[in-house]
Amino acid sequence: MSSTQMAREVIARLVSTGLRHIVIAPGSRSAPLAYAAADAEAAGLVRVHVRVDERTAGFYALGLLKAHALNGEHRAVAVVTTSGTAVANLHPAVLEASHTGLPLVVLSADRPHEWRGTGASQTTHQPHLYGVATRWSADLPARMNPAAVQGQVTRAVAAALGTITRDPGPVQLNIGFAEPLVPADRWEDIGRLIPTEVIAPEPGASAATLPPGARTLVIAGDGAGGSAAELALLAQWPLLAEPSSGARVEGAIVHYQRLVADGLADDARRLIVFGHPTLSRTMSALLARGDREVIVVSPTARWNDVTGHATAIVPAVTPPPARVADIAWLERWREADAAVARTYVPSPIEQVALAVWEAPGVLLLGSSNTVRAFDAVVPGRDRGVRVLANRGLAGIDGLISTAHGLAIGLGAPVRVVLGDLSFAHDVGGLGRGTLEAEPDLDVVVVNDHGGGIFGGLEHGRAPRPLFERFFAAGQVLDPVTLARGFGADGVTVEAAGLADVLASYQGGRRVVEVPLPPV
Ligand SMILES: Cc1ncc(C[n+]2csc(CCOP(=O)(O)OP(=O)(O)O)c2C)c(N)n1
Ligand SMILES: [Mg+2]
Repeated sequence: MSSTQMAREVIARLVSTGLRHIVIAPGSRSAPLAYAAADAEAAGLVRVHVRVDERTAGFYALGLLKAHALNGEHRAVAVVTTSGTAVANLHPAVLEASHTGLPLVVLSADRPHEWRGTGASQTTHQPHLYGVATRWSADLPARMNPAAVQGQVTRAVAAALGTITRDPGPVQLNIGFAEPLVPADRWEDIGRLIPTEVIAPEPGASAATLPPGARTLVIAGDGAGGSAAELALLAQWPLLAEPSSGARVEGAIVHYQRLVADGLADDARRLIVFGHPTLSRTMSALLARGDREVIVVSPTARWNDVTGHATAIVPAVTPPPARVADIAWLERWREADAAVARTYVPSPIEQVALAVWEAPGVLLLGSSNTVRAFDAVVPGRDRGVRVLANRGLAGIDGLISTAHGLAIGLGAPVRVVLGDLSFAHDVGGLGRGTLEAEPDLDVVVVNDHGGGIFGGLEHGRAPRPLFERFFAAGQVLDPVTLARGFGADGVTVEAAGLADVLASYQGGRRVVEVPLPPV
């Protein structure tokens, strides 16, 4: 996207959050913001103030913020600087805003990031310049796409206002601008300001009530919790729930990924997202389309909206009255799901997932293909206990240790299911000090001799020797012997016999290796 478009997206989104004043200190790198602000002022949307000295501009903006506060207006004020020492000149005002809790939005224009450290003129390291004085800061590279820019501005203003955190203060949006810095045209569609609402959670305040709207999908990512399922079941909307969402309950659509890939979600008018969905490119693509209402439910200030297409961020939702339910929409999904199920043949790793899912107890799902196998096949079922995963960053590290700590913390048995490389990564997690408590830790290792997931990605098409060495990276590894070395039990079983082995678990540490066809 051009610098002109980027600047227009920034100004448009600022205006849509209720911002009414922009203070500008003149400069060339910041020119795209100045031109866009001038057009917005000409359209009567904001008032622009020009101050030559950035230090003065910062305090001038503080004055405007104090005026807002006196008028009872909950609005941010933006201050624009060019690159270089100009940004540092705002520091005193940023510190003052930080200690008085005023929502000052610093828009620091920057040179394209690739110029940093090269000796390029007026180019330094601007991001996070104000250190702990800002409540939030982001570094936007030149040529970002519009929705992503909008998403970042929404976060900036929400953080500045303390909408969710209740901790208002200054924020910094550092924005790279590449040439040309002058617009080729006037900003004609300036009225096209798509508002993103950010609703703060008030103690005891009611959740956002959804306007009735047919054809809604409830998407529950990792950690979504029971409220996602509650909403979907009450409102009778299809529930697309990842296995570690806490919402993969009876009534959930099992083969949702396949159905979305087949286009069944094309008719959806509204998506309601809970938790942190990360498992499939299909769902990411659906959320990235930006052609329908997307409501993100998040009780914290770190909401998940990768592409910036969210139309509202709310702390909670209450379902519309049952009489507006669109049963036909739900039926369409249920029937399509049942039709897939009738002919579906689970792969070996999916057979493992089904056997484990049926066994009772707390479950920790490994990263990579393991969690995806569960997602693809396990039926909605109220397990009565948590199904967890480390989906924050989806690492293959530390999974046995996480399960070990979980088992000790809960004082209850925990089963962890993970791939062979993940097992090798954290095999030390099986260890126990001689004076430490013995955990009830059952470790199921899906052994396909390497990183199976890479075979299904574009790397699967790399020349075979290259793929095997750099991606599959199969190990010389005997999980059962390793288990015994740590004083744990160890057993190898084919997928078909797994259910019996799981049922025979007696407690303590155990490793169950399930050999699968090699990657
Ligand atoms: C700490 C960490 N290192 C590297 C990766 C990249 N990575 C993702 S999946 C994977 C392979 C995992 O292999 P395995 O545990 O056998 O699971 P499989 O893919 O066979 O299901 C790797 C190396 C990661 N996610 N986390
Ligand atoms: Mg593997």
